[in-house]
Amino acid sequence: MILIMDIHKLNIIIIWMLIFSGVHCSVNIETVDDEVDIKKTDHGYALTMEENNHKFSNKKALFKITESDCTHITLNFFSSNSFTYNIDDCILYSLQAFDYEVPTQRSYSMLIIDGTTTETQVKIYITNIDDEVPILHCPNCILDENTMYDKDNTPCFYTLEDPDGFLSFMTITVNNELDKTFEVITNQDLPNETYSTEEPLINLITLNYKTTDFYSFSVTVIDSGNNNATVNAIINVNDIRNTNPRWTKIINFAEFPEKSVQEFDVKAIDGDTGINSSICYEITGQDDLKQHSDYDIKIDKNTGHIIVKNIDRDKYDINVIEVNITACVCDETDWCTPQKLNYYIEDIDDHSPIIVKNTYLDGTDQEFNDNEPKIVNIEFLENFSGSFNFSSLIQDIDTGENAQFEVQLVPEGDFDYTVAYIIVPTAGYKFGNFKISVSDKTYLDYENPTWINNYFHVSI
Ligand SMILES: [Ca+2]
Ligand SMILES: [Ca+2]
Ligand SMILES: [Ca+2]
Ligand SMILES: [Ca+2]
Repeated sequence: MILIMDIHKLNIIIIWMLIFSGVHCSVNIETVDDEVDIKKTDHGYALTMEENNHKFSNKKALFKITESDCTHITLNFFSSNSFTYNIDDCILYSLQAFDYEVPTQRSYSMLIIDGTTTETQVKIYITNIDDEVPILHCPNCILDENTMYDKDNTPCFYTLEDPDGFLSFMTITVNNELDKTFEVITNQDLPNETYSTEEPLINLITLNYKTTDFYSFSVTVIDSGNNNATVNAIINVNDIRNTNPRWTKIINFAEFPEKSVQEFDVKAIDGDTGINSSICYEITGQDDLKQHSDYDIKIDKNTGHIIVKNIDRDKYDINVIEVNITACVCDETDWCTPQKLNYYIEDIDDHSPIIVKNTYLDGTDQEFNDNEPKIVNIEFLENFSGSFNFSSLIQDIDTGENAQFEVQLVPEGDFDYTVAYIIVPTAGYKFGNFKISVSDKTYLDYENPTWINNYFHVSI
C-alpha cells in the first residue's frame, strides 16, 4: 500500500502512524519577532504574519526551535508550496519574501523534523496588507456645458484597481486647484476582496464652453497603506446649443445712386463656436419690399451675398430703405440674430419737370399723359386784366437740387407777346401751381391786328 502512494501522502501516513503510535516526540517553537504571531494548536503551531514583499531585506526570522540542538533539523513541506530558509542558532529564517498577492505564497504547511523521530507540524498564514500601489485609469471624458452631473448620469468613470483590494478605503483627490470643479466619488461599500471598480467623476459647478473648453488636471489616489498614484486627466467641455449666431461682417449703412446695381457681403458665425453649424441668411419683415415688389434686393441664403438693384427712388419718393436680414443656424432655425440694413438712395437727375395738369376755375382738370408740348387756347376780351382761368401743376419727381426748376414765358416766333403776360411763381421745387396773368393790359388792343392772336410758350 505504501508503494503506490505519492510522497505527500506517504508523509501523511507516516505522521498519523507516528501520532497514533505515540512513539514520536515533538519540538517546540517560540516567537522571536513581534511581527510573527505563533499559536499552539491541536496538531502543532499556527504562525501568522503579514506579507512582507515590500519591506523584505535578506531574511526574516520566523521562529526559534526549542528543546533541540538543531543539528538535524529539516523542514518537510506538505505541498509544492515551499520557501527557502535556513536555520541559524535554532532560529528559522525565511530567505524570501511572502507576497499575499502571489496566491501560492499565502499559506504553507510543513513538518519540522528533528532527526528521524521528532516532528512538529507548523502552518504559516500570510495575511494581506494594503501594500501594493493602486492604479487609476483616466477616461477620455466629454461633459456638456451647463449640465450638472451626478454619479447616475455622468458618462465619466475612472477605473480604480488595487491588487490588495480594500478599495473602499481609497482617497481620490483632484489636483491643480480644480477640486472645487470636479470630484471623483469613491464607493465606500465594497467588500475588501474587490480589486477593480469604476468611480464616477462629477462636476461641482456648471461648465461653460466659452470660458473653458477643456480642463487638464491630475488625480491622486491614496490607498489605506498610503500607497499612491497620480495620473493626468483631460475633460473636454461640449458646447451645447444656447447662443444665437453672431455677425462678424456687416455693412449696415450704404449710400448709392438709385437704379444702380450694388453688391455687399455679410457674414455671421454660429454663436456656439464649439458646434459651429452652418449659417443661413434671409431677408425678413421688409414692408417696403412687399409694397414695392419691383425692388430687387436679394441675399444668398448660404453666402450672405446681397445684390440690390432696380430701386427707383423717384417712383416712391423714398430716400432710405430699411432692410431686415437674419442669420440663422441652418438646421435649428429658432436660433437667429437679426440685423437692420439702411440704404440711402441718392437721386439721379433722370426726370425733367413736366406739366401734369391744368385745373380750371370750375374745378375741372385737363390732365396730360406725356411730356409732349401742350397747346392751350383761351379767349378773352381786349383790355382783360385778370388771370387766365386755369392754373398749371408742374412737377419734377426727382429730389434735392434735381427737383428745382424755373418757369418762364418765352416768345413763340418773331414777335414777343410775353411782354403783356406774367407767370407766377417763376420757380418750383418738386411741384407747384403756376398761374398766368395779364401784366400789361394796354397791349391787349383788338384794334391792333398784331395783338389779336397772341402766342407764347411756357418754358420749364
Ligand atoms: Ca503584496
Ligand atoms: Ca494597495
Ligand atoms: Ca497586499
Ligand atoms: Ca431721379
